[in-house]
Parts: sequence; structure tokens; C-alpha cells
Amino acid sequence: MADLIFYTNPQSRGRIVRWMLEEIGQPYETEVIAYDQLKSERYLAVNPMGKIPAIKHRGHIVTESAAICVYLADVFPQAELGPREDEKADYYRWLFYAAGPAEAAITNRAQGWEVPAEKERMFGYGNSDRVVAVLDELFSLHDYVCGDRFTAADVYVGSQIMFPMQFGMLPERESFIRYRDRLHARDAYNRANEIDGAIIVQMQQPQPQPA
Ligand SMILES: N[C@@H](CCC(=O)N[C@@H](CS)C(=O)NCC(=O)O)C(=O)O
Repeated sequence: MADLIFYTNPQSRGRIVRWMLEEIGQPYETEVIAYDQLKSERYLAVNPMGKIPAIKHRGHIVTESAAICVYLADVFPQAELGPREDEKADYYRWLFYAAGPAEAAITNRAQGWEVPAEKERMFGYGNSDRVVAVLDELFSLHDYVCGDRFTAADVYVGSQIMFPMQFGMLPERESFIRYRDRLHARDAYNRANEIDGAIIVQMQQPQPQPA
């Protein structure tokens, strides 16, 4: 069994982790989990939430796309995707911001739900327009989360901007488009897309029926 197992479905947030794995450049084994198998006893033993993605590394399970990105950057420091001392503040700040308030704001908004003005103080993100404005300001001032260097934070924060923008869930601000173009130029991003694209094609082939 490989040291590093990646549980995913190519039509999921697993694409974030595939990209991160390709950035890291270490060997890994992929286990594709069909959506109707996510709540099977076998997969619940990996992630009791019955959600993908997840990884198993040397017997340790990590779930949550953001945590997986940070974990991989940490245990494979040779890829230099973790934060340097002076990058730590931005790295942690914006990763947690993207995984918590920003994701909640973007997904609620996509469902047509906004926090009532008088309840904003009870919600971690408060107001979804403000979330968009804060991200817009960040990428108007910086090329990457930590300034001028790509890190694991860009895999996650970048995905939380690119994917919603692709599906019309986030406005196409100039700063987001320029950031997306920088990320699209990465070899690992393109390799990850090719791998997941090939798996999707394979999943769409008629499966052999039992005799
Ligand atoms: N917070 C998790 C979210 C994972 C998640 O919601 N995955 C979706 C696919 S994108 C899933 O597994 N959905 C299937 C289900 O809930 O049954 C993360 O960031 O990894």
C-alpha cells in the first residue's frame, strides 16, 4: 500500500487537493469514491462526515481541503510551499478566512440566501458583499496570498475564488481574473486538471455488467 492515499471524486473539492498533490510532486495512489459510496461503512471509516476529499498518509487521515493543503506543505517541506517566517501571518490569516467565512458567504449567496442586516453580527462573515470586497482588495494589492510568492495558501484560497467564479457564484472582479490567470499558468494545476479530466471520461464509459 502506498504511503499516501488520496480519496476523491474528480467532480468535487478533491480537485483542490489533486492540484496540491501535483504541486508537492510526491507519489500517491488515488482512490476514486463514487458519490453513492460516500456514506458506505467502508468510506465512513475514512471520513465519518462521508465527504471527499481525504488523504491517508502513513496511517494518518486528514480531511478538510484546507487542512490537507497545509498538512502536505508541512510534511513535504522540500516543495517550499509552506510559509517562511515573515509569510506566516498572511498564510494562516487568509487560509482560515477562505475556509471559514468566505466559503460560507459564497455558498449561502449562491443559494440565494443573505444574512439579514440585523443578524450580521452573529455570522462569522457578516455580509457577503464585504467578503467579496475584502478579497478584491487583497488581490488588488498582492499577486499571491503571501505577497509575491506562490504558497499552499494559493492552492486553497485560489480555488475558493476560481471555482465559484467559474460557476457564476462570485463576481468577476479584475483582481480575481488576474489572480486566476497567474494560477492557471502553473504546470501542477494543468497536470491535475488533465488527470481529473481523464478520470471523468473513464467514469462516463459504459461499465461492464456482471454476466
Ligand atoms: N469542508 C470540506 C467539504 C467537503 C465537501 O463538502 N465535499 C463534497 C464534494 S465537493 C461532498 O463530499 N459531498 C458529498 C456529500 O456530502 O454527500 C472540505 O473543504 O473538504
